[in-house]
Amino acid sequence: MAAGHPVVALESTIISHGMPYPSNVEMAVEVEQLVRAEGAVPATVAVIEGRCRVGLRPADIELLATARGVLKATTRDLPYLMAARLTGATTVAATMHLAHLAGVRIFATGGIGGVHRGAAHSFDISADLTELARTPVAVVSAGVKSILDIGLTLEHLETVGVPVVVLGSDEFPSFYSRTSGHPAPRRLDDVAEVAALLHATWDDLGLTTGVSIANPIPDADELPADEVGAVIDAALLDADRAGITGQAVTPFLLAEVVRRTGGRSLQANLALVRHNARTAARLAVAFARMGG
Ligand code: PSU
Ligand code: MN
Repeated sequence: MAAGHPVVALESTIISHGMPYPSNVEMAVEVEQLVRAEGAVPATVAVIEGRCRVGLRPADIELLATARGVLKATTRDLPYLMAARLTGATTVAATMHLAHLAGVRIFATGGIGGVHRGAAHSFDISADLTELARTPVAVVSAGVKSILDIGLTLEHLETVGVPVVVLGSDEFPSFYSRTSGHPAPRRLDDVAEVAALLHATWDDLGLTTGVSIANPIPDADELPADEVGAVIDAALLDADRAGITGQAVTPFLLAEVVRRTGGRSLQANLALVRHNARTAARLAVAFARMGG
């Protein structure tokens, strides 16, 4: 940061609660290398024994990937982890908050949280959306999985004033698939344009929100939307029957989708995370070139 190098933040709940071992640790290490290869510096974020870290050592990543008792931490959990000196993996929300404290503006992940299906009754709306509304960090994701209500998630982001752009597509992507049935709120075609949008958002207009950049999964890695849809419907029924609620919902559904696709969803997940890391690194370089 001091030398003016472009930095890309990476989250850690995807390591501890988003993917099975050993794919999780391989992914975390590879993604850092991909960011470096594009000329940026990776900073994976977590809380290690009560200390907030923006940038981890390999041993920390291994710990998050293997240890039992690593807590899934959203922003409101950070004070507890610090006070009790515990180790926690940060969600998109908590990663945004810590990245911002360290001055990092660009962040890559797989998928962001959102408004859950049935939220009218459950009130289950991810704190990722709250953080996007108040923290000026750009989040590169592959959109949101259809374990969520994609339409309501986009409505919510509009209400709280978060710019949403899709890179190179007229449709908002649904994580495993380039399509979702929902049009892109806005479309831009390259990272230089996105960097210009970030400068306009924060420097010219003084907005204090995050920015959601949806980067559709590459064609070759996409899973058929109808097949994924059936798997997700079955996983949602299982979650309901098992009485899963709160922070456990998203990790439960992610694991069920991997199990029910025989691991094919994991391959797609790995491919889109790599793609997002490369794109975020190029964006960080373009953003720094425009005066950071
Ligand atoms: N969606 C995914 N993969 C993930 C997550 C979401 O496709 O790993 C993780 C991210 O860390 C995200 C969190 O911030 O789940 C959201 O959890 P919740 O729905 O409890 O807010
Ligand atoms: Mn939730």
